[in-house]
Amino acid sequence: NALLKDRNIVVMGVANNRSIAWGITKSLYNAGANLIFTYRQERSRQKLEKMLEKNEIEPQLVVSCDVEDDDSIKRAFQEVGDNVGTIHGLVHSVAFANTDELKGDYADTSRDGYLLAQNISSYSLVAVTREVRKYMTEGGGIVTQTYLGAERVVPNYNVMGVAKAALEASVRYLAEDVGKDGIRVNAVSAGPIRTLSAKGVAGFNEKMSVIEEKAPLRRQVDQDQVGDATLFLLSELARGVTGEVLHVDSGFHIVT
Ligand code: 0WD
Repeated sequence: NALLKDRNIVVMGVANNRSIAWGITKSLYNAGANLIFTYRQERSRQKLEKMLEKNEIEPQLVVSCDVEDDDSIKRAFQEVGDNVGTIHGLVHSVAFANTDELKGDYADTSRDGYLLAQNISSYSLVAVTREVRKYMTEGGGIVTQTYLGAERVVPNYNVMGVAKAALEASVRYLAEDVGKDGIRVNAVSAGPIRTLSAKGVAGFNEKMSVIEEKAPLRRQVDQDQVGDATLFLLSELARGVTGEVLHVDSGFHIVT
């Protein structure tokens, strides 16, 4: 398929080859996109560059961006804009919370921990949208990654569930803001996938096995499935879709 041929798409959040953003990268690349990557840690950049080489993916650009820092975001998108001109899409696949707050009682969440999770996992989409829209002069799509813990109480997900709830509400408000410029904003709500971040959530293995037992499709979700759903949302096939949360969870969210 060539659904994203000649489209310049920014991918944020590849940490290693298990990252959801890496599954997304493969889907977008196979659809003909020109890919730009942002990374936070130097270690992630090195891994990313090795992975790209191994998979014979030629990136358009790789830039540093720490979403905790407005100046870093501004600089990153300015650099992208200067290099590629128009941006047609953005993938936001970034989240963080202290692991000691991803277990036990939600009521024990510290003020700092609460604000940190909101800052990196939710506000970052607002800040990034503000910067990237300046370069999305031909319209396009923005897709973020969320989880069922935003809608329901999922044991141990705690402060991150509340951050994801804010993220999903942000998707709707942002969709309204940028809709007049032909930009769509959507989220993919993936089932549990074993990644670096997932390791931080207590009882994660159990969450994965429940999908195999109870979800309508009775099988795990993987990065490639999320990648293809994200591709759909970024492509013209989804031109009538905005402000939406698309579940890629083997249907788990519809059962009790
Ligand atoms: O089961 C799962 N794994 C699910 C994950 C189910 C449903 C949703 N998600 C979401 C996560 O909440 C997150 O939003 O998908 C997104 C990606 O998560 P992932 O692929 O599970 O996580 P991981 O591979 O650990 O990547 C997270 C990345 C970080 O890697 P490095 O090592 O470079 O920090 O989040 C990014 C970063 O790339 N990140 C940041 N990026 C910029 N600035 C920051 C930051 N301050 N903090 C974290």
